[in-house]
Amino acid sequence: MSLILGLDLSTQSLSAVVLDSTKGVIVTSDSVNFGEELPHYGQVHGFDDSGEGGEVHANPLMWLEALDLLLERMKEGGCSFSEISAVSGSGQQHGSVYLRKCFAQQLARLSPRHDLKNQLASCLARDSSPIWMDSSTLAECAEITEAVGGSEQVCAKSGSIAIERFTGPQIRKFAKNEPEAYHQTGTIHLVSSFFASIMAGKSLAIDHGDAAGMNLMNLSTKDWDLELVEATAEQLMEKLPPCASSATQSGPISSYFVEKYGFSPTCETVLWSGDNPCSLVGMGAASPGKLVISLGTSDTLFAALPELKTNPSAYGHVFGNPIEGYMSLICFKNGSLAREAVKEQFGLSWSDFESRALSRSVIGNDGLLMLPFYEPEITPKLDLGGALFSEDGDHGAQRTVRAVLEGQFLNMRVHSDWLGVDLKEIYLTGGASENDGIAQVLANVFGLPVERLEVPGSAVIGAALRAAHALGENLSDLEEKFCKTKAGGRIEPENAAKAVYDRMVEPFRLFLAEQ
Ligand code: XUL
Repeated sequence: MSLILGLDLSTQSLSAVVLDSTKGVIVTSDSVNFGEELPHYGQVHGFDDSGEGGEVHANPLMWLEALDLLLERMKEGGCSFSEISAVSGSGQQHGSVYLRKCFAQQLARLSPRHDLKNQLASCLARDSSPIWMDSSTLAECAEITEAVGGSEQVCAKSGSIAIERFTGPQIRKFAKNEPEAYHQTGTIHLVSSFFASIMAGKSLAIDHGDAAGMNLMNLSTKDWDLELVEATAEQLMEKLPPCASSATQSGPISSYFVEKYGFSPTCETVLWSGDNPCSLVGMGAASPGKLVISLGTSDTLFAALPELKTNPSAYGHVFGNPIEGYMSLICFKNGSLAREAVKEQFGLSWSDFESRALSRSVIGNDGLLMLPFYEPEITPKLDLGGALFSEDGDHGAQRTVRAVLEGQFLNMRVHSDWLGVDLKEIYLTGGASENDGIAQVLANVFGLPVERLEVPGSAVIGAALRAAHALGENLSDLEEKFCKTKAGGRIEPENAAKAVYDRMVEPFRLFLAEQ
């Protein structure tokens, strides 16, 4: 097999990676940062959050300009696009692009003498795209929920209760507020399916992984749910592309890329998926048994599910696993935010956080519990106006550092037990994952070994691995080559500590329930 291209359109940048799947090496990678390299859009972090009521939109023309810029730069840098045999991608989830009826026609006749942005601008029925950070659709979520008969129904069908950032509620808001523009919309694409369509030169399907983040797809049938679609907006069915398996080969790459950048006309395109489904693959966790925990601004937890299972409480989502079956995703808003608040409170460096505070405290903190919700939390939905301890008083740096970590990981444990997955190990990623002390607390709370991975950018690598897999390469071989665990990075759980945390789970659950 020759080279594989993976792309990732995320919130702040568009990244590319070229893999040699036979040799197991990353040949090249590059990235365009929207704020820094395309400042004329005025979207410093890749979005505009100046809208009212929690509206957060991005400019789809900025994304298109980034694609031309990235490929042009890689071509100038000597990238052998002609040797690439397959391409797929990953997109920030939930974001939507509204296209006029001319979209497919225009894609089919793209000229390499002009850029994507100028040729596709006239196809936009809405000049901005609501993205995953948008929380402006509370009313629409309530309307959809009522029409379908309650949150439990919405969740049982779509894998999540109606969620503000999900595409269905966003579509409803657009149809209500801008009916004229909605009627001029021929097709509504997700970020992922929009870009997949551009690569293939034709309007494509939405893959099962990302379609599950819309509150529109029925997880059991893996097709649009008539009731949800009707509850969302009039004439929506005719504007939705079909749903399809994430591994669908979608034909040779558009002649635009062949003529402009030197891709081979036989380079095969594969449907794109959402960034979290792609990360699941990029972390080597597409088969059940591994729990991926990413410690970032927000913490996220995801895992392949052996069978379809939904959770009607107000947290947790089920998406399609792009390899097979389903995956869960749970977001915890207070991630680094909370860890940093404690670090700042006591004026600690990250190394002090571990060596002078964490390692000098007692496992289980003598029963002291903390609900580490410095910001309003989404899992569970709680706004406590700050962190809350189970005992009054000043707890000092050592106990507070331990309390924030134990509180975060106990909270993850009690909110992920519904997954019902027989877990063998945790794959830890994100900024704080390098810290051995933090990893040890996590291993002990879950009673599972923790591994750290060498994968730089699991979404973009996952996109490339998906393309190789869709073309027939063996997934285990690909994981062995590209999802290597760090040598010496494994942390084993300590039995005595695990027993302490097993005893703390119920008091923690109770403390939460009292709020
Ligand atoms: C998941 C979500 C985010 C975005 C980030 O539901 O909203 O993780 O996918 O790109």
